[in-house]
Amino acid sequence: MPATIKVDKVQESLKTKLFGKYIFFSREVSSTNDWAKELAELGAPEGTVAIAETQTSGRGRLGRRWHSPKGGLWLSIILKPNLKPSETVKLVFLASLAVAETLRELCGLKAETKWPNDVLVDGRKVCGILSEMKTVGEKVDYVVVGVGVNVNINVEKELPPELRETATSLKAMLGKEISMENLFKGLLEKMESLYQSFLMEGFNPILVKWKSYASFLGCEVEVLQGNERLEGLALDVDGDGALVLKLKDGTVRRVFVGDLSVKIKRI
Ligand code: BT5
Repeated sequence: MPATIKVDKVQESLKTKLFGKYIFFSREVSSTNDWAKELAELGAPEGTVAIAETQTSGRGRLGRRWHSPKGGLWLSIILKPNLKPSETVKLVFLASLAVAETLRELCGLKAETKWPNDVLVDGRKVCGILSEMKTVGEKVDYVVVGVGVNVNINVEKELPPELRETATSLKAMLGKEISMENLFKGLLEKMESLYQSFLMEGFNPILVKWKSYASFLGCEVEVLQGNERLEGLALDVDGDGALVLKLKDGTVRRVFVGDLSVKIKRI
């Protein structure tokens, strides 16, 4: 059976200096994040990518399951930025911005960013990001940024019933399959260029662009944080990646983790 992602083809045409210089491909792994961590422990350099056709234990945040059938882009990239552990959240914004821009430029889709780690098309999740890191003392040793994009996936047949209302794929949105190689290449190039800009100019330009694709800002939203439920107006996302919420009683709260859903769209 031919592999669904022709990595050689991508590497030949890739216009990056660092990202994807080393690409490890497998038909099936437990999780590309775990694989990338193993590679990082073995000394793999910054920009090394682990990519798989399917994941048997794809993970979301808080140990949640990430469904990873064949036809998706499931990859993780090793980064070694000079950041404090609390700042690595910025790489999640960088990665979701890279996905949103790639989908806009390559597929012509109105992809949107959603706090804290999603990319949506037509209000449904097409991509999730999972960043994990290893620290040594107060310093970041490496960060693994995992990106999952539902590409050529039949949502009805290949994702579980409970996700049919909330998830989508590029194939479902475009009505046709798209080249995994083009998407993989486009995404690595976009991620590298945003990463370079992040290292040189800081987080603000990334955040400004990310916010320009975030349609939940200015909406009434609900944020679930474990057992706590917060409702309010999504005012902003600040330079620390925190969601700034104006609660019903008028107080303003910065929220660092949670799951956001939009209750009332702005008019
Ligand atoms: C995420 O977590 O969205 C992070 C997903 C990261 C996946 C990538 S794939 C490559 C790398 N290797 C890994 O093992 N992971 C990364 P979170 O925000 O916690 O969302 C998880 C929730 O999304 C689940 O509880 C489901 O409700 C939903 N979900 C699961 N699979 C999905 C899919 N394929 N498409 C859309 N939604 C999905």
